[in-house]
Amino acid sequence: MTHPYTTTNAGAPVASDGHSQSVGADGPIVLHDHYLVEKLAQFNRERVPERVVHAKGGGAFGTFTTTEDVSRYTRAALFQPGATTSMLARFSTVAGELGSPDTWRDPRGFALKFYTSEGNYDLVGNNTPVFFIRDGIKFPDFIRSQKRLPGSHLRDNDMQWDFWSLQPESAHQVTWLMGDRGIPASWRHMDGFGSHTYQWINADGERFWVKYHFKTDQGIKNLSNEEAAQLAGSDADIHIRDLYEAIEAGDHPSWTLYVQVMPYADAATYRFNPFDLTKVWPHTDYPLLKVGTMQLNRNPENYFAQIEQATFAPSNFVPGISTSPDKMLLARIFSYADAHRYRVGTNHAQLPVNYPHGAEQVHTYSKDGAARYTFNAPEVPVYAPNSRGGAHADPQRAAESPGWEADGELVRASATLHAEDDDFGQAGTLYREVFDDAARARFLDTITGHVGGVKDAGIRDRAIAYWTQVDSDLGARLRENLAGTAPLETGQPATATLPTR
Ligand code: HDE
Repeated sequence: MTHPYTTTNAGAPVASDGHSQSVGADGPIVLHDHYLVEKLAQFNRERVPERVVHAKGGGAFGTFTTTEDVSRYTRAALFQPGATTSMLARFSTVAGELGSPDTWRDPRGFALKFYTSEGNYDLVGNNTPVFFIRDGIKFPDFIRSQKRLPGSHLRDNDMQWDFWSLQPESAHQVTWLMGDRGIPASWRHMDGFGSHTYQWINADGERFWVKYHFKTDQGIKNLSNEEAAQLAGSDADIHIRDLYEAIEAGDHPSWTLYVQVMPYADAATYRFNPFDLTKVWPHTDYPLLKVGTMQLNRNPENYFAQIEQATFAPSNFVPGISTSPDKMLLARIFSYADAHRYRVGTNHAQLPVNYPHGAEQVHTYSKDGAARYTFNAPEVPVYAPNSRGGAHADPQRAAESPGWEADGELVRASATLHAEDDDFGQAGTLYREVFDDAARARFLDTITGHVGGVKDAGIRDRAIAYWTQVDSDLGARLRENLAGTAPLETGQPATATLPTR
């Protein structure tokens, strides 16, 4: 293979990659050695800010094929029978930084970008069907409690349990987190969820509420605390490696997509608030309907360009799919595109990995901005409305994302409780009815270790009260396990009272 000659970024041939230009072999180097300057200056600018959450991850390209007919629920092109859509998936941990181990106990991001014929559809979920909080205004606080202390820069069990025990709505997700699914053996062996309730709209404008479930076709496999700790030391990138090498070997992982569909009118009287992100819809109420299959079959050629710079946004909807009143989803619809403009740049959507594939040429009046790459022809007007043949909005499209009825005074309040809404019920059901005996034993072992790491007596007592609310027997066992380990600090007085909503 003939090796090409090195050039500068501007394409000019380079005389040496190993010697700076100097006055004589032993003299000073010279400032006008612009290739030396280019190499050092470019090197200083190789990093973009890591994602403030979900920094550590990996992903691959693939295809989604709709194998069933769900057209009575949605008009979205990618979910029509037989449709095949190219896509990108990125998996990640939440709290760890870019260099942190893949095997930390954490939810896993399950971010999907579908390059559909009607524009990009991004479904940005996790490997758990619920989340820690119900209102996005708490998100910065929640994340900071999971990261590092401001002084020591160390992670801290007291901070985590102080927040969780003061936010009992977190109990369902924390039960998922401390259970076996908290440490997947690989991204190939975990399920993915849209988590939120979304809205599907069919060709007749009928609206339905839906929840997405991506069931791994590889089977669920998890790691024990011990295996995860050992791998965190021996191979911190094990999940990146596993996915990359499987696809290289032609072992293409797949997931089967199912949805739960709730008739639009059911939402008002359903026993749980169907838009509460800390709740699931029991499958006995709304069974899983199969939709199709997602397969990952192509590795990124360049991790930085295609994964680090990939920008997934819950605001990227396509006709036939829309948001719901879920306050967390509505907050995310602002936050992600804002994060991308900051982290990758104003024109992040122009990068090849983020640019629509199938959509007919994008017709937008956005222009200029740093690193502008695509642009309209000179005769295309830069304003709307115009009488010069420029793109114009289509009022007919409003029917494709109709929204929902809403009224009332502006308030700051928790959502209205439905008949069976509480903070601990579904967590208790998960612990008692989904976990088997062995899983419950591992769960008690994990929370004993984690709560046992809390130094402050008041926080520890509140954490025990939290688990007692989930299941009284669990709480009693936890208290017994911790009885011998006195907290190191007394901190505020031991107040086991949990806050009410
Ligand atoms: Fe995120 N989240 N999130 N999140 N999230 C981000 O976007 C945010 C939430 C999730 O692989 C950020 O580009 C808010 C729930 C994934 O690139 C940021 C709230 C769920 C990824 C952000 C949430 C997620 C992110 C950080 C509370 C599962 C990685 C950098 C309302 C349903 C996507 C970035 C990728 C990333 C905001 C809660 C999943 C800061 C405000 C709930 C998988 O914009």
